[in-house]
Amino acid sequence: MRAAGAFRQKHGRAPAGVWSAPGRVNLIGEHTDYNDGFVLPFALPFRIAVAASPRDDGMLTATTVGDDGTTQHAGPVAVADLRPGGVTGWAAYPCGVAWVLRDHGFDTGADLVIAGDVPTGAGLSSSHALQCAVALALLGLGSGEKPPLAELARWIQRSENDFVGAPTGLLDQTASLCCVAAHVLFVDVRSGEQEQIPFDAAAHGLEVLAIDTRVRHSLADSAYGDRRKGCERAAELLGLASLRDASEVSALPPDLLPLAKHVVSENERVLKTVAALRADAPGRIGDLLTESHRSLRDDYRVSCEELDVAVAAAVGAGALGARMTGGGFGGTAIALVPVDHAARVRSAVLAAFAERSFEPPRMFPAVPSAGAGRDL
Ligand code: GAF
Repeated sequence: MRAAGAFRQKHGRAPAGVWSAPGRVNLIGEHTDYNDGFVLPFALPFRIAVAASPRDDGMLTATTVGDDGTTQHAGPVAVADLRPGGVTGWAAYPCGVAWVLRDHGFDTGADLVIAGDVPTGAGLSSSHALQCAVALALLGLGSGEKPPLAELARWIQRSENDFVGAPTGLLDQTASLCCVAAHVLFVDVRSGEQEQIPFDAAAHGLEVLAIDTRVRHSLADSAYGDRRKGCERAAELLGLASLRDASEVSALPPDLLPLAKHVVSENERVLKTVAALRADAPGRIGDLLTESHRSLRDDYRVSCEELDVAVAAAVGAGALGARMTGGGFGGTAIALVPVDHAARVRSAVLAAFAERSFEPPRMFPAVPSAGAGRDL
């Protein structure tokens, strides 16, 4: 309860409540969300917690506590005055959530203290965990009927797109809010339909090993937005609402063709993965993961050397399959590893990084964990 302790220290009283939300990995279905396609994430045991109390003057303050105990403070700022572009840096994330909630009639001034253990910039959705925890805190402090979680995910997406200025899709907010422990969450982004699919790798002698390359990325960088614009242009040229509806894409110009190829093939891979998991056969998804990585590397071009090295080393040492997860350009890879080979896979990845003088990666088993909620 680091957030609650830090709140007491900062404000001299206990918080009214503590809410938290997890980071995620996406098992498969990358760069498909903003193409109206399919995704298959699960929540991580790492969480961002927000200790909060309401204020009656309509002002918002936010304090973040870093791993080393150092704090950064923002506000007080009047919730009524929040405007896109008016707040920059990390404070744009909590303020953007207050802004979007205000638009939906939840006009809560509050003191927020934020602490957590989701690694930042690792492609594990730390910023979305923060936004989701802040949203639940502000809704929890206020009165009025709360939106369903899937709807709340759309509101948070709007705050990120319009207030923070990062053109992201719906994957991460949905994962953080809607995932449940021991399951992967299959989402059809277009229809909004969700299915919780049991995923117990350990029962099959497997683990999902996460490999954080420590190469940091930002979703506000132009490369992510460029891919998104490319997909929209490709759909437009094909006369479709989105690439979700595409099948025959060969008429596209050479710069757009590989993007569309990735999206079409990735959606197919998600459906095949879902079929294997519904049949309780996670051991069958290895090749799909590795094909996904190849497609992201060669067609979508969002990988980087460290991710490619992690994937190749893991597969070379006995992983059934491996791929980058999240937006790419750095961040984390996942590998589906027989538990008996886990030590060998870890050593092989470490050795491959050392050989190239890359910073040693951080590795941990990714276990499907609980979604966002109230802790206190
Ligand atoms: C990032 C984005 F935030 C998601 O919306 C999604 O597009 C993902 O990259 C790629 O699948 O995490």
